[in-house]
Amino acid sequence: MKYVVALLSMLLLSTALSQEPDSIKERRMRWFEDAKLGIFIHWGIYAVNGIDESWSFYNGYLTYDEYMKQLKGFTAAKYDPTAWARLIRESGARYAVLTSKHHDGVALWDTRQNDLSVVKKTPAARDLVTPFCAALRKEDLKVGLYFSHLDWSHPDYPHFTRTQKRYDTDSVRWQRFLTFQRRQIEEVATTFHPDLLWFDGDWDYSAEQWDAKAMRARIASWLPNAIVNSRINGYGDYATPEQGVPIATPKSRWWELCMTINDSWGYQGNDRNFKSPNQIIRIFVDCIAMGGNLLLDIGPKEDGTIPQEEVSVLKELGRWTKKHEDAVYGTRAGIPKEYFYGPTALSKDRTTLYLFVDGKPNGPLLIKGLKNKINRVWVVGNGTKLNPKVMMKMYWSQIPGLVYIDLPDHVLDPQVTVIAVLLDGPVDLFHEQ
Ligand code: H79
Repeated sequence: MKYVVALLSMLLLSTALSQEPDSIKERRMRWFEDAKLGIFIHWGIYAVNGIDESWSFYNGYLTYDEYMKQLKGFTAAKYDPTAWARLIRESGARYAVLTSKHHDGVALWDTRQNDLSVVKKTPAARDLVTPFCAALRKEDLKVGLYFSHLDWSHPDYPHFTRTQKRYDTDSVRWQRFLTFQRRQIEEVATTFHPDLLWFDGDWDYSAEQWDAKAMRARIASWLPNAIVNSRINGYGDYATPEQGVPIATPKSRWWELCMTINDSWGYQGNDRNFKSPNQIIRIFVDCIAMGGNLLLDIGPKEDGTIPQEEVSVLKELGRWTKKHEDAVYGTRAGIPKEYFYGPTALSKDRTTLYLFVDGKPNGPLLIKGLKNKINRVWVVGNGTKLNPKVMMKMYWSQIPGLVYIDLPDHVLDPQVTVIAVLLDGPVDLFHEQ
């Protein structure tokens, strides 16, 4: 009887979600769309040797046993989630996502489904996720948890390394793995109540094999307002381009670029290839201008400290986001490049156009094809008013004039300067017939 009820409610729920009206999803996605910046945190035993998270044994750089020896060195001795949360807040991010379990199968919380956790197998010997969630919430940040569907440590997961497979498709073993995976996701969802579930590692099997639709329905029943990223075989809420900055505005209504701060997701002391604050801010601006989010990744050391280079990047990012908050949070994608040769954004009501200016222009800014009247122009976070000049507006032509805006040197931001253009109504662009 219990099972029949469970089955029926599952059916109802799955229909409920697939029939979720657009307006309800809009509301569910609102904080995410307004947030623009998140911090991704890859923290796990791979920080001990400073090697690729999980992939290092999968790809055969070391054996599984050598990889697992890192368990002995993972201390979390200086883990200070309050300091993490403050730094994340300071960076201007509005949410953060922590790896609750990566492909290596090592859980950062006290999972009841097996013994492979930092609680039972490492000197850290405690649940690291609970204090993380609490610290984020105290800073009014949304809580995201990463979870890998696949688990290269579980004896019932068919793949073990790139070259080794445990079994083909033994349905009993696979079902056993699915039960394990379902229970772990249930633990994560019902213990921590994340605002965002960030899945990964769905690629080996199809939606049917993973039973992804039912899983999505279960998540909706545990956490009706939670957002789920794309990596659940097509049942997610938003797209997740990884590392590649989109060239053109993605088709997906909601999306988030996840990107490393150097070339590694986790801590790798040998990786000195840090992106500069300027590079990161310009990529961030690109995401804003295309209506998406940036999820910028950091990799804490095994003791829980965040490398100094990453701290400085987050602080400079924070200086910039704080100064320019009006042009960041709650904005929407800007106007096409034909009208302004650079990234732009619009306020939610579409009456303020934000122009992002890289470096030092050696002439006035130019906007073409703007039919609105301009009420006011100023430098965001600086306050200096600027005087736009309209030229070449012919009384006999429908084509709006050219808007020139001179930008004095002393108002320039060391990274990206932002100009607000207040229009007489929602932006109205000229289109040739
Ligand atoms: O957690 C970080 C990475 O460890 C994980 N996602 C980020 C957030 C990740 N790294 N690489 N991938 C995911 C890429 C997966 C690559 C794949 Fe393939 C290419 C999956 C399917 C095609 C390689 C080839 C692995 C399986 C087949």
